[in-house]
Amino acid sequence: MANLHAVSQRTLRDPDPSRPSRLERPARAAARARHRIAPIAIVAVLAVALGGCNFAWPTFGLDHGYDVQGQETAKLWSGMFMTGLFVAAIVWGLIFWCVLRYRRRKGDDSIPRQFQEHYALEITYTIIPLVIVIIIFVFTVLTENEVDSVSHPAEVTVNVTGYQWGWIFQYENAGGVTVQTAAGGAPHGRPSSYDAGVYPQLVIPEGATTKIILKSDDVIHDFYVHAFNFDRFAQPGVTNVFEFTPNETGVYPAQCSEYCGLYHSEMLFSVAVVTQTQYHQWLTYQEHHLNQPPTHFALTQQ
Ligand SMILES: [Cu+2]
Repeated sequence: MANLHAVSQRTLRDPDPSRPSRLERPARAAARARHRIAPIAIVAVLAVALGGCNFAWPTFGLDHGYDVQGQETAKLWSGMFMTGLFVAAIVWGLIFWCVLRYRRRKGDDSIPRQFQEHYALEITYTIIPLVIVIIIFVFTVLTENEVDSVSHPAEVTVNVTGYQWGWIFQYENAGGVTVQTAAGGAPHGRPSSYDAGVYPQLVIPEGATTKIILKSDDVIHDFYVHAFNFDRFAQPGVTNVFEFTPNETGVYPAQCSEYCGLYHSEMLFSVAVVTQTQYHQWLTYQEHHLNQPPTHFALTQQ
């Protein structure tokens, strides 16, 4: 300690005339830091831009959602991700600023000023995260209520049953229209693709609410539609009810996303969101051709 003190005293008493004064040093250091930070910032911006990020509506890996409920989920995810990035930018910024600004300089072995117990600072960095968590919690509850709400008037109701290893979509008040995984069970050994003849397709109208009443015949399955940012368990002894209000036409791949046995990977299906006219035409056709394989719409999303 005595040695360090001596060095510190010497540094103060005998300044080297060739070195910048203590007053000049911070300004020079800041200028050097600016020169270093500029290329890093350019690389970061280019990485995001060339990475294909959607600046208009960044969803950070999630689908933007093809139904009202899925879009609410995407908004929540996006908001939380951006909040995380904002906090990370402040934390990383402060870390790098401290590392650069207060790094040990050549020939300067003095001990920096030491601080302890800054109450105002401690209260600030306790309250700010608390406020952020409360805001995220409120938005999560609001979004969850919206996504789980089954109070909209449902134009279409489909009873969905998951079983080892397939799906049955039975349309209510539709003259017995039922779409299901091809007879003979899972297409063992066949290539896994959304083959129209094998995997069932849930056809629902755009701009209308479809209510799904989900059950399982045996073990736990999971009804997952990536395009809707939504999944829900098909659980034995439990009936799960939820709704989709799609607002964009398209045919989207979907699957069971809970490992449920040997041929779980064959529990594929697709969701076709079609116009109201197409939907009614499709339903009428199915009603009159109950014994024929249902007509399929080709996938528009892989
Ligand atoms: Cu499964």
